[in-house]
Amino acid sequence: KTVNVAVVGATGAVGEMLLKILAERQFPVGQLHVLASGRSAGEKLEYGARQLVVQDLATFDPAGVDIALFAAGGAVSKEYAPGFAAAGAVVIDNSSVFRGDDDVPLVVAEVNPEALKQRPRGIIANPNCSTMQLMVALAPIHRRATIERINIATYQSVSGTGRRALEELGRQTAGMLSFREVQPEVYPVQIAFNVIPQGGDFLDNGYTSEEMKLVWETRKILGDATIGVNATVVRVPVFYGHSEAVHIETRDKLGAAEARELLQAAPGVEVIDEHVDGGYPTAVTHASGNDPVYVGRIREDISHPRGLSLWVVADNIRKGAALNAVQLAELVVAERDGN
Ligand code: A2P
Ligand code: 11C
Repeated sequence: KTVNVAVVGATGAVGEMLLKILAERQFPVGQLHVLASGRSAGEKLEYGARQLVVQDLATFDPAGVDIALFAAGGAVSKEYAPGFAAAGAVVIDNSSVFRGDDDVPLVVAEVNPEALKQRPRGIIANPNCSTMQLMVALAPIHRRATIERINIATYQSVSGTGRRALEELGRQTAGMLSFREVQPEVYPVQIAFNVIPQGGDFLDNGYTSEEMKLVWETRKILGDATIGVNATVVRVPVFYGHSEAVHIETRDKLGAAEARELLQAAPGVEVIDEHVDGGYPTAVTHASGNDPVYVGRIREDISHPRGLSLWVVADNIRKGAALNAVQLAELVVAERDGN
């Protein structure tokens, strides 16, 4: 049995990857609607051998859509996702607008797949990319040793901001190499050859919205409101792949060797942890274009008796967004088919 799918924001960085991953994983796609704003209506997109014409979301009738994958930003999800759900579609939403709602499950396929069965509004939220990879790596450790506190600094690539940011990094890099003045447009300051300690917008407590997503989403996904999370989100001039320096404190002592073994057996994780030059994963050499969450630099924290440090890298557009969304769609289909 096939599934009628709508991809909302199909011309964007995540939307394009959604189409690629649906095809790669041979999702049982029946009808496939690719939707975006009126600006790109009429454009053509490829899906395997099919040629698809982008339709304007504003005038699209969602009747008959089984699964709607939303990747067009929060404002679009807020306005249109409830209408798709009311028309009978299961909405899998990439934006942050529904993630905090008690009646919307927030699901990482490898971590809390059972949560998506309870979706009274017909909406399932896909976590933020930096939380996503963190959860795949930390959930097995939390189950074994109970994480009490997480200290994290992220090194997030520009693709997380979307297509315009990818273009900005390219343009500024070319400009700098030709000794031209560059103007920031998408980011508040120059991103090429720089590191920016801001992701999202500033909040009253001095943290940014991207940092607080790591706090709230971690607690909801792990089902533990007591976990302390202290995050610094940093944007780096990398095109694809988010990296994270993660420091955790556990209630029960967990040694580095035991953590390594645990992670080697964890779904969705690949451990690369050799104590030699280059014996660790990076965004460019490992994560970009690949599915796993890569973990390396696993070591006991010399400043804390129950502390562990690790380095976590993943493709933010694949596992951090599109891949997890398609995995959730697969779970919805398995549920429908009684598997
Ligand atoms: P469009 O190409 O028509 O602007 P990214 O995150 O890479 O910037 O992509 C954002 C995606 O969301 C694009 O596909 C974009 O379509 C889509 N989008 C933005 N605003 C709207 C809107 N008002 N209605 C439908 N799609 C939208
Ligand atoms: C980034 N994580 O890298 C963001 C992008 O809440 O889904 C995705 C924002 C979100 O900037």
